[in-house]
Amino acid sequence: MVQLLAADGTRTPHAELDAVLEESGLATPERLRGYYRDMVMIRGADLEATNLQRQGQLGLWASALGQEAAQIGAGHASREQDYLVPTYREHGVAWARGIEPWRLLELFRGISHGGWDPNELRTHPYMIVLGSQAPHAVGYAMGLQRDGVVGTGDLSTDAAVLALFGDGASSEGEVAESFTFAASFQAPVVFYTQNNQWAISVPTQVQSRVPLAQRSRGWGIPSVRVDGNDVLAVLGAVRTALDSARDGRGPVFVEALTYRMAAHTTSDDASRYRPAAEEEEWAAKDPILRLRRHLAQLDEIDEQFVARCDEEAHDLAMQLHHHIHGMEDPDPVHMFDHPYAEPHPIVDAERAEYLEYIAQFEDDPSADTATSEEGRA
Ligand SMILES: Cc1ncc(C[n+]2csc(CCOP(=O)(O)OP(=O)(O)O)c2C)c(N)n1
Ligand SMILES: [Mg+2]
Repeated sequence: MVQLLAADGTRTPHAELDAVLEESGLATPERLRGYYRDMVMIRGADLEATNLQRQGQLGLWASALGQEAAQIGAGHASREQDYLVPTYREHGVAWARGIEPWRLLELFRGISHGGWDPNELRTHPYMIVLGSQAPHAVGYAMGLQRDGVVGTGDLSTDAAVLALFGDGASSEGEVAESFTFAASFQAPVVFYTQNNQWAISVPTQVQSRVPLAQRSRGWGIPSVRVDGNDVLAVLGAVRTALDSARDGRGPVFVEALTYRMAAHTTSDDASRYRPAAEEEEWAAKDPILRLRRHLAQLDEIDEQFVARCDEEAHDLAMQLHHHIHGMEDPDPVHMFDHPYAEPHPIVDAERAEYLEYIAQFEDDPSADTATSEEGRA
C-alpha cells in the first residue's frame, strides 16, 4: 500500500509520486492548507445534512465521513478537462469539482432531478444503481478516444475519465464488463474504488479473496493500492493514473483504503453489525487530523487558520440549514417534465392520470362551509 503520510502526519518519501506532486504543484503548503479547508468544509456540510435528515428535511443522507482525503484528493488530482463519473457518496469529489453542497442536499431531499449540469462541471450525476456508472464511464472514455483528445502528447488538453465506485459495487457484473471493454480498447479511464471496508453490512473480505486492487490485473489493467486517508498518496496516485490514461496508455485501477466512519445511510444502524473497537481504530486514522498534523510538522498551519476553517464550516452548515428549511415544496407534477427531452405519449398519459388522482384531495369549498356550519350548530 502506498502511503506518504503516516497517521501521525510524518511524511515518507516516495520517489515516483514525489516527482509527480512536485511537478504538478499539487502539494505546495498553500495547496495543502486548501485541502485541509476543503475537508473541514465538506465534513461540516455532511454533519449538517445528517441533522437535516433527522429534522425530516431530507429523505435520506449517505455520509462520507472519514472518506474526505480519498475524495478531496481524487477530485483535485483530476484535471479540468477530465470527466468524473461518481456514485452517491462522493460529496468531497463534488466539492472539489465545484458542485455546491446545497445541490447534493436537494438531491437527497428528493426534489432535484440530477442536481447539476454534467457538461458544465464535467461531472456526471450521482449514480445509485451500483456499478451502472462503470460502463457509462468506459463508453465516455472510448468517445474521448474517437474525439482525438487522447494520447496527442499534450497533457494539458488530453482528457481521461475517472470512474468512482465502492468496494461492494466492484463485485457487480457491470464492473467486470467495463474492465473488459476498457482493456480491449485501451480506453483512457481510471477505475477508482474507495474501499471503505463495508458495503452496508457486508465487509470487504466477503467481496473478494484477494485485495481488490489485484482484481483488475487479470484483465491486464495495472493497479495500485493507496492509503485513502492520506490525501497526498491519493493525489499522487490518481494524478499519475489519469495522466497515464490520457497519454494513451490505457486504463488503470486505483484502490484507496479508507473507512466509512458513519452508518451506511441515515436509514442504517452500523452498531448492529460492526464492533465499536473497529470504529475507534479508524478514528485514530482520521484523514483531517492527519493532514493537520503534517502541516504542523511543516510549521505551515496555525491556530487562527484552524479556527477560521471551523468557523467557515459552521457558516456553511447554517447556510445549508436555512436554505433547506426555507424551501417551498415543488409542484409534484414537475416530476413528469424531464424523463424525456421531447413530449412522450406514455408520460403525458401518466401525468393526466396523476393530476386526476391528486384532484381528489383538493378542498371542496362547499364541503368546508358545511363542516363549519355543522361546527357552529
Ligand atoms: C444494483 C444495486 N444493487 C443493490 C443496491 C442497494 N445498495 C445500495 S448501496 C449498497 C452497498 C454498496 O456498497 P459499496 O459499493 O461498498 O459503496 P459504499 O456504500 O460503501 O460507499 C447496496 C447493496 C443498489 N443500489 N444497486
Ligand atoms: Mg463500501
